[in-house]
Amino acid sequence: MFDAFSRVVSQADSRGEFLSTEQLDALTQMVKEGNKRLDTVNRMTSNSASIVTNAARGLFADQPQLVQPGGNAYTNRRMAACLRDMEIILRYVTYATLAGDASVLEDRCLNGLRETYQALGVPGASVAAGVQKMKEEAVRLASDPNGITQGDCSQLMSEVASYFDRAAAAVA
Ligand code: PEB
Repeated sequence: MFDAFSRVVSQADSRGEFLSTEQLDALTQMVKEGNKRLDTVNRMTSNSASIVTNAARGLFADQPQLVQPGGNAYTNRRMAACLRDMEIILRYVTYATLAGDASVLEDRCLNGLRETYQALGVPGASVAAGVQKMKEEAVRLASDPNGITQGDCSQLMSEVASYFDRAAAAVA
Protein backbone atom coordinates (compact mmCIF):
# COMPACT_ATOMS: atom_id res chain seq x y z
CA MET A 1 0.00 0.00 0.00
CA PHE A 2 1.46 3.32 -1.15
CA ASP A 3 0.69 6.96 -0.68
CA ALA A 4 1.94 9.62 -3.07
CA PHE A 5 5.13 10.00 -1.00
CA SER A 6 6.03 6.37 -0.42
CA ARG A 7 5.35 5.61 -4.09
CA VAL A 8 8.04 8.01 -5.35
CA VAL A 9 10.44 6.78 -2.65
CA SER A 10 9.90 3.21 -3.80
CA GLN A 11 10.31 4.14 -7.48
CA ALA A 12 13.51 6.10 -6.85
CA ASP A 13 14.93 3.39 -4.59
CA SER A 14 14.28 0.67 -7.16
CA ARG A 15 16.52 2.65 -9.56
CA GLY A 16 19.02 3.57 -6.84
CA GLU A 17 18.49 7.26 -7.58
CA PHE A 18 17.81 10.41 -5.63
CA LEU A 19 14.31 11.87 -5.91
CA SER A 20 13.97 13.90 -9.10
CA THR A 21 13.10 17.62 -9.17
CA GLU A 22 9.87 16.74 -10.98
CA GLN A 23 8.89 14.31 -8.24
CA LEU A 24 9.72 16.84 -5.53
CA ASP A 25 7.84 19.61 -7.33
CA ALA A 26 4.75 17.44 -7.66
CA LEU A 27 4.84 16.56 -3.97
CA THR A 28 5.44 20.20 -2.99
CA GLN A 29 2.32 21.11 -4.93
CA MET A 30 0.41 18.34 -3.22
CA VAL A 31 1.46 19.60 0.23
CA LYS A 32 0.61 23.19 -0.69
CA GLU A 33 -2.85 22.15 -1.75
CA GLY A 34 -3.24 19.66 1.08
CA ASN A 35 -6.15 21.44 2.71
CA LYS A 36 -8.31 20.87 -0.35
CA ARG A 37 -7.60 17.16 -0.13
CA LEU A 38 -8.36 16.99 3.59
CA ASP A 39 -11.57 19.00 3.14
CA THR A 40 -12.64 16.67 0.34
CA VAL A 41 -11.99 13.58 2.45
CA ASN A 42 -13.81 15.20 5.34
CA ARG A 43 -16.88 15.99 3.24
CA MET A 44 -17.05 12.50 1.73
CA THR A 45 -16.56 10.92 5.14
CA SER A 46 -19.10 13.00 7.02
CA ASN A 47 -21.70 12.50 4.26
CA SER A 48 -20.95 8.83 3.66
CA ALA A 49 -24.35 7.57 4.83
CA SER A 50 -26.29 9.89 2.52
CA ILE A 51 -23.92 9.25 -0.41
CA VAL A 52 -24.57 5.50 -0.06
CA THR A 53 -28.32 5.66 0.51
CA ASN A 54 -28.99 8.20 -2.24
CA ALA A 55 -26.91 6.22 -4.73
CA ALA A 56 -28.69 2.99 -3.75
CA ARG A 57 -32.12 4.65 -4.11
CA GLY A 58 -31.13 5.92 -7.53
CA LEU A 59 -29.83 2.50 -8.55
CA PHE A 60 -33.04 0.73 -7.47
CA ALA A 61 -35.15 3.38 -9.21
CA ASP A 62 -33.22 2.76 -12.45
CA GLN A 63 -33.04 -1.03 -12.04
CA PRO A 64 -36.18 -2.02 -10.07
CA GLN A 65 -35.66 -5.69 -10.97
CA LEU A 66 -32.87 -5.78 -8.37
CA VAL A 67 -35.36 -5.36 -5.51
CA GLN A 68 -38.11 -7.53 -6.94
CA PRO A 69 -38.42 -11.23 -6.09
CA GLY A 70 -35.47 -13.02 -7.66
CA GLY A 71 -33.44 -9.79 -7.81
CA ASN A 72 -30.00 -9.70 -6.31
CA ALA A 73 -30.89 -7.09 -3.68
CA TYR A 74 -34.24 -8.75 -2.80
CA THR A 75 -34.64 -9.74 0.85
CA ASN A 76 -33.25 -7.66 3.68
CA ARG A 77 -30.16 -9.81 3.93
CA ARG A 78 -29.13 -9.06 0.36
CA MET A 79 -30.17 -5.41 0.61
CA ALA A 80 -27.98 -5.06 3.69
CA ALA A 81 -25.06 -6.73 1.87
CA CYS A 82 -25.53 -4.40 -1.07
CA LEU A 83 -25.56 -1.22 1.03
CA ARG A 84 -22.56 -2.51 2.94
CA ASP A 85 -20.65 -3.19 -0.29
CA MET A 86 -21.28 0.34 -1.51
CA GLU A 87 -20.14 1.71 1.83
CA ILE A 88 -16.94 -0.37 1.70
CA ILE A 89 -16.14 0.91 -1.79
CA LEU A 90 -16.77 4.52 -0.75
CA ARG A 91 -14.58 4.06 2.32
CA TYR A 92 -11.66 2.84 0.21
CA VAL A 93 -12.16 5.75 -2.21
CA THR A 94 -11.79 8.13 0.75
CA TYR A 95 -8.57 6.35 1.78
CA ALA A 96 -7.19 6.62 -1.76
CA THR A 97 -8.11 10.30 -1.87
CA LEU A 98 -6.29 10.95 1.39
CA ALA A 99 -3.24 8.99 0.22
CA GLY A 100 -3.27 10.53 -3.26
CA ASP A 101 -2.75 7.01 -4.58
CA ALA A 102 -5.08 4.23 -5.71
CA SER A 103 -3.08 1.30 -4.34
CA VAL A 104 -5.01 0.93 -1.08
CA LEU A 105 -8.24 0.78 -3.09
CA GLU A 106 -6.82 -1.66 -5.61
CA ASP A 107 -5.08 -4.00 -3.15
CA ARG A 108 -7.60 -4.15 -0.32
CA CYS A 109 -10.93 -3.66 -2.03
CA LEU A 110 -10.95 -4.23 -5.80
CA ASN A 111 -8.50 -7.09 -6.11
CA GLY A 112 -10.61 -10.19 -6.80
CA LEU A 113 -13.91 -8.37 -6.41
CA ARG A 114 -15.09 -9.16 -9.94
CA GLU A 115 -14.48 -12.87 -9.35
CA THR A 116 -16.27 -12.68 -5.99
CA TYR A 117 -19.33 -11.12 -7.62
CA GLN A 118 -19.27 -13.66 -10.44
CA ALA A 119 -19.15 -16.50 -7.93
CA LEU A 120 -22.00 -14.99 -5.89
CA GLY A 121 -24.14 -14.10 -8.89
CA VAL A 122 -24.08 -10.40 -7.98
CA PRO A 123 -24.49 -8.35 -11.19
CA GLY A 124 -21.22 -6.41 -11.51
CA ALA A 125 -22.62 -3.93 -14.02
CA SER A 126 -25.27 -2.93 -11.47
CA VAL A 127 -22.63 -2.45 -8.77
CA ALA A 128 -20.71 -0.28 -11.26
CA ALA A 129 -23.84 1.80 -11.89
CA GLY A 130 -24.23 2.32 -8.13
CA VAL A 131 -20.57 3.36 -7.86
CA GLN A 132 -21.08 5.92 -10.63
CA LYS A 133 -23.98 7.38 -8.69
CA MET A 134 -21.81 7.65 -5.57
CA LYS A 135 -19.19 9.41 -7.70
CA GLU A 136 -21.66 12.04 -8.90
CA GLU A 137 -22.90 12.72 -5.38
CA ALA A 138 -19.42 12.74 -3.80
CA VAL A 139 -17.99 15.13 -6.39
CA ARG A 140 -21.05 17.36 -6.11
CA LEU A 141 -20.74 17.52 -2.31
CA ALA A 142 -16.96 17.95 -2.34
CA SER A 143 -17.04 20.79 -4.85
CA ASP A 144 -19.87 22.72 -3.19
CA PRO A 145 -18.42 26.24 -2.78
CA ASN A 146 -20.62 27.07 0.22
CA GLY A 147 -18.95 27.49 3.60
CA ILE A 148 -15.41 26.83 2.47
CA THR A 149 -12.34 28.69 1.18
CA GLN A 150 -12.67 29.31 -2.57
CA GLY A 151 -10.20 27.80 -4.98
CA ASP A 152 -9.77 25.66 -8.06
CA CYS A 153 -10.45 22.03 -7.17
CA SER A 154 -10.90 20.71 -10.70
CA GLN A 155 -7.76 18.58 -10.68
CA LEU A 156 -8.57 17.08 -7.30
CA MET A 157 -12.17 16.39 -8.35
CA SER A 158 -10.99 14.51 -11.43
CA GLU A 159 -8.61 12.53 -9.24
CA VAL A 160 -11.49 11.61 -6.92
CA ALA A 161 -13.66 10.74 -9.91
CA SER A 162 -10.88 8.49 -11.23
CA TYR A 163 -10.93 6.39 -8.04
CA PHE A 164 -14.66 5.78 -8.43
CA ASP A 165 -14.10 5.01 -12.13
CA ARG A 166 -11.45 2.44 -11.21
CA ALA A 167 -13.88 0.78 -8.81
CA ALA A 168 -16.65 0.72 -11.41
CA ALA A 169 -14.30 -0.64 -14.10
CA ALA A 170 -13.07 -3.34 -11.71
CA VAL A 171 -16.53 -4.91 -11.41
CA ALA A 172 -18.39 -3.94 -14.60
C1 PEB B 1 -17.70 -7.93 -1.36
N1 PEB B 1 -20.07 -8.79 -1.34
C2 PEB B 1 -20.76 -9.89 -0.94
C3 PEB B 1 -19.83 -10.85 -0.39
C4 PEB B 1 -18.58 -10.25 -0.47
C5 PEB B 1 -18.77 -8.98 -1.04
C6 PEB B 1 -17.25 -10.87 -0.04
C7 PEB B 1 -20.17 -12.24 0.13
C8 PEB B 1 -20.17 -12.34 1.64
C9 PEB B 1 -21.27 -11.56 2.26
O1 PEB B 1 -22.44 -11.65 1.83
O2 PEB B 1 -20.97 -10.79 3.18
N2 PEB B 1 -16.79 -7.67 0.89
C10 PEB B 1 -17.44 -6.97 -0.21
C11 PEB B 1 -16.42 -5.95 -0.59
C12 PEB B 1 -15.29 -6.15 0.15
C13 PEB B 1 -15.54 -7.23 1.08
C14 PEB B 1 -16.67 -4.90 -1.62
C15 PEB B 1 -14.06 -5.34 0.04
C16 PEB B 1 -13.06 -5.37 0.94
O3 PEB B 1 -14.76 -7.70 1.93
N3 PEB B 1 -26.45 -6.75 -4.88
C17 PEB B 1 -27.15 -6.02 -5.79
C18 PEB B 1 -26.46 -4.75 -6.08
C19 PEB B 1 -25.20 -4.83 -5.25
C20 PEB B 1 -25.30 -6.12 -4.50
C21 PEB B 1 -26.18 -4.62 -7.55
C22 PEB B 1 -24.72 -2.37 -5.17
O4 PEB B 1 -28.20 -6.35 -6.33
C23 PEB B 1 -24.37 -6.58 -3.63
C24 PEB B 1 -25.02 -3.60 -4.35
N4 PEB B 1 -23.03 -8.18 -2.38
C25 PEB B 1 -24.24 -7.79 -2.86
C26 PEB B 1 -25.20 -8.74 -2.43
C27 PEB B 1 -24.51 -9.74 -1.72
C28 PEB B 1 -23.15 -9.37 -1.68
C29 PEB B 1 -22.17 -10.13 -1.04
C30 PEB B 1 -26.68 -8.72 -2.64
C31 PEB B 1 -25.10 -10.98 -1.12
C32 PEB B 1 -25.18 -12.05 -2.20
C33 PEB B 1 -25.80 -13.33 -1.70
O5 PEB B 1 -25.43 -13.80 -0.60
O6 PEB B 1 -26.65 -13.84 -2.42
